[in-house]
Formats: sequence, structure tokens, C-alpha cells
Amino acid sequence: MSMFSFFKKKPVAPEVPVAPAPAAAPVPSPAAVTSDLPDLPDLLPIEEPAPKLSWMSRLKAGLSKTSSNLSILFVGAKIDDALYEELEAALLMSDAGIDATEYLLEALKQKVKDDKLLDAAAVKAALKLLMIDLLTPLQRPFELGRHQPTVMMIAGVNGAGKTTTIGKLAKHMQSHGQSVLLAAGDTFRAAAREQLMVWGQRNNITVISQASGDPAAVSFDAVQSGKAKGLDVVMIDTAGRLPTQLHLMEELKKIKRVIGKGLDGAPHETLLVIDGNTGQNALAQVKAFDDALQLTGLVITKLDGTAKGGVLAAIARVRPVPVYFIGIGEKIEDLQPFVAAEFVDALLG
Ligand SMILES: Nc1nc2c(ncn2[C@@H]2O[C@H](COP(=O)(O)OP(=O)(O)OP(=O)(O)O)[C@@H](O)[C@H]2O)c(=O)[nH]1
Ligand SMILES: [Mg+2]
Repeated sequence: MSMFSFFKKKPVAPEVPVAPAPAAAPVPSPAAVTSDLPDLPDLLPIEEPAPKLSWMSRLKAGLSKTSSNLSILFVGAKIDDALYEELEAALLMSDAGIDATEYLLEALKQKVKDDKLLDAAAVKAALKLLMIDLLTPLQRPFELGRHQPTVMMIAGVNGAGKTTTIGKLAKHMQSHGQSVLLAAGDTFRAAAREQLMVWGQRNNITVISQASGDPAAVSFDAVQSGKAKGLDVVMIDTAGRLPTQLHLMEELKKIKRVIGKGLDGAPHETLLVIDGNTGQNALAQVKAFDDALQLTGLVITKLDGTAKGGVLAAIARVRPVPVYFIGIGEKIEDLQPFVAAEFVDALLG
């Protein structure tokens, strides 16, 4: 699956190469290196297909705790109350939460009855399909090219992976011919500004930053600058905060309002970055940030660690905000679109 989908009216990633995108210092891509036609890299999705295998195996490794807990239940099992009870416990342990667990169990029992399933492998296959059905509404392509610039605001708790995700996204976008501007909306910590500035220099991406500036003002400047320069994407990083820090949540709302004053309808995307190891608290984060900011999407990071993955089922049931991307590490290819069938494959083996 490609990283982004492009709004049709914009001549970016065309079927037939028309006008080259106004790329700002594009990173060398395999196409640019091997071809005399440096304007064609969009025709070769550079993140595919080579990293795909290792991507799936690493996602599987990241979610192996849940997949082994779930898979072992079905090995030579009889289809009885004991199996359903063990399944309930395993789903709860995976962070699926009570609502999604009950929903999946009931739907599975019904399916077993309707289809007269008799062996454990068939029950497992049925569970897999139910999970895919549950998670598919969260799968949505990230669209670019509908706005000039597309303004994205990125929020999340401390250390969730916001800045790393912005870096990875910016590089993916560059490789698709998009010109990108970043704003260091985390104005409180010098280290946070520097992290983004240094990264921007290394990757030839302009970063707007202000020592001791007001984060809303920095964000406003970035939107103005993106508009004036005719850039494709403006991404606004924000300082980590807990939903319980009410004054900081108010500040986030203010940043969002001020971005809207810089460009009508902006931010077009308001993303919450979640550490995949957060467990059930991730759902509380989605609710709180969504209530404050009306999220358009989620990014789940660190699924390479000890994440259990079931929380996506909870999100799908309780607050179905689309999951645009998932992350399994710090390299550029470690961020990929969320694909429900792939995720369930990793989760259920
Ligand atoms: N293993 C792993 N580590 C990650 C991933 N994404 C980010 N990290 C690491 O998580 C740590 C925090 O990442 P940041 O991007 O700085 O997080 P942040 O949300 O910007 O943090 P604050 O700005 O301090 O709130 C860093 O050490 C990252 O390298 C991931 O997908 N996998
Ligand atoms: Mg940060």
C-alpha cells in the first residue's frame, strides 16, 4: 500500500508524468539516481516492495506476545465454554478492553452457531475475519494535494514519538515530491527546538522556530510562510502534554484556533501520536485529545516494543478515529500506513 493518496486535481504522483511537483531539494531516490529523468521518482514507490517482508516480520515480532497468547488457545482445543473464557482473558490482556472483548466474543459465538463450526482452526479463522471487520473502518489513506498547503497539527503525551513521526513523515512526503515546512511548536524546551532544527538541516527541510516564542504564534508564522511560499505541506509539532494538564490542553486548543486564523479550514489534519505500549490508557488519550481538538487521525508508534496491539479494537469500538500510520522503529521505512488485514495477521498469526 502506498504511503499517501493524492487528491486527483493536483499533478503530483501522476499516472503519466506531467508537470514536475515543486519539490524543495528532493532527497535522492533510487529513481533519481539510476535515471536521467529526476522528475519521475513518484512512479517508483521507494518504500516498496523491499522493506515489506521485514516490515511484516517486525510487526509480528512486536505483537508476538498477543499473537502467541491468542494462538495457543486454539491448538487442539475443543469448542466449549472453557475456550471462550480463555479467549476472553487473552483479549482483555491484549488491551482490547471490555467493550470490544464482549463484542468479539458474542459475534464469534454467533458465527460458530450459524456456520456450525466444529474445529478450532475454523473458529480462529472466524475470529480473524471478525477482527479485520472491526478494524477496517480505522484504515484510511492519508490524502495530500487537496489544500495548498495541507496544514497538519501533531499532538500527544510526552515522549509518544511526535517529533520522530514528523521527521519520518516529512521524508516520505519529500520522496513523493512534496515541499514541506516544519514548525517547532514546542517552544518551551531548547532541546526540543534543536532536535527539530538539526534534523531539518540534515534533511534539507526548513524549520520555523523561535526561542521563547508563543507556540500559537510560531504555528501562525509557519502557516503564513507555507502559504506565501506555495508549499505543499506544513507540519506543526507541539510539546507533549497529559490530558489532565488542563491549561496545556487549553493551549493546544488555542494553537489550533490560531492556525485557523492563518488559513481558513486549517489545520486540515489534527493527528494524535500514541505510544503503542501505553495499554488501555491509549483509549483515554484518544477520547481526551479528540474532545479537545476533534482529531482527524492517529499514529500508533513503537509497535516494535512490548505493545499488545489490542487497544486498536477498543479504539474501533469506542472512539473510531482513523489510524493513518503505525510505527515500528526510528528509520524512515519504519512508518507505514495502517492496513487492518496486515495488523490482524500479525496479531493472530
Ligand atoms: N522503538 C521505537 N522508538 C521510537 C519510535 N518512535 C519514536 N521512538 C523513540 O521514542 C523517543 C521519543 O520520541 P520523540 O519523537 O522525541 O517523542 P515526542 O513525542 O516528540 O516527545 P516530546 O516532544 O518530549 O513530548 C525517542 O527516543 C524516539 O527515538 C518507534 O516507532 N519505535
Ligand atoms: Mg517532541
